[in-house]
Amino acid sequence: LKRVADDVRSIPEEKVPWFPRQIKDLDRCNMLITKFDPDMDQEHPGYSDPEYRKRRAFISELAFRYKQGDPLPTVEYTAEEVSTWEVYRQLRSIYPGLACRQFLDGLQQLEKECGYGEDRIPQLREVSAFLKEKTGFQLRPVAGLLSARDFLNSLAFRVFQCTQYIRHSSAPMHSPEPDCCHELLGHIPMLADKEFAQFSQIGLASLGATDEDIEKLSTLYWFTVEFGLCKQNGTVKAYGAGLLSSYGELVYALSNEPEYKPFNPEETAVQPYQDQTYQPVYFVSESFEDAKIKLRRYSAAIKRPFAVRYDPFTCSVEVLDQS
Ligand code: HBI
Ligand code: FE
Repeated sequence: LKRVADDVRSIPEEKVPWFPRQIKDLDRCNMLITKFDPDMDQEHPGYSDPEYRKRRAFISELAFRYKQGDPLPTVEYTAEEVSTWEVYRQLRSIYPGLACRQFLDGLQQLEKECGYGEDRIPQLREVSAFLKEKTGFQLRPVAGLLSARDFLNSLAFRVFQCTQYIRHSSAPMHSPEPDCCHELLGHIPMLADKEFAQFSQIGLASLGATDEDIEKLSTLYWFTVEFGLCKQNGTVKAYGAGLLSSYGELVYALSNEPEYKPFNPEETAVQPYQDQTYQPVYFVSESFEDAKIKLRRYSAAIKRPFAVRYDPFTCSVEVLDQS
């Protein structure tokens, strides 16, 4: 392996998509997918609620203005928003039997050290400080669903792009787009686990990857980080954030009704999926560690004309010539 100059053009011949080299480059990883947002999607429960859309525009603005290194914005949630957060209580009651051990550990710590509870919506600032100490992850605010490339690229830097608004009060049990219930309840407890944080390897594999590989990595992310199941002490538990933030789908996913397949990255990466309703199929890993090892092996096999290495001291990626 030999070092090459700090410029994508030095990667021979190949056209490599732009990718962030330093953590501050994440300011440019902000391409939103608007298909589910309340201004564009007529099916969105907030579409015909001008107050809700105004509120969303206000919170979006905080994310648009954010630059890497700024203190995370604080939102004063309204009484209505806090009452939507009550999904916490319902979900909390079924976690002990259905969620994996790492999730339960993380949530317990968040309750003890980070003010998690049903009475208030945690602030990104305190959650980010908590994660930083546990696994080196930090949050940055984002206004909605990000492109898969930008989202995955951010993970390479152990940055989780996190929405700060809450779903519409008329549909507390379901949101077509990510919201703070999904992030704070589904993702954050898992990101407090060191082994799980290493899933962010998937982020390093996404840097400069072809569109085709981004699609595969995104599908893998979908069936693991979002909807993954794993065996623990002889029973199947949920670790996917999409499950852990949806009462209905969490129960359904572990009901024996859907189809289950063993997790195998090559097969999982090309499984078609949909984002409108419950998944027809879930992938089950033998263990948490097994999923991590398989995913790492898969990522390492992705062909790129260069290799990347993350330097945690400078929060930047080194690009290494592969030849
Ligand atoms: N954007 N804000 C946000 N939150 C996510 O969880 C998210 C995303 N964009 C894409 C994505 N997740 C994944 O489903 C994969 O496509 C990477
Ligand atoms: Fe998610």
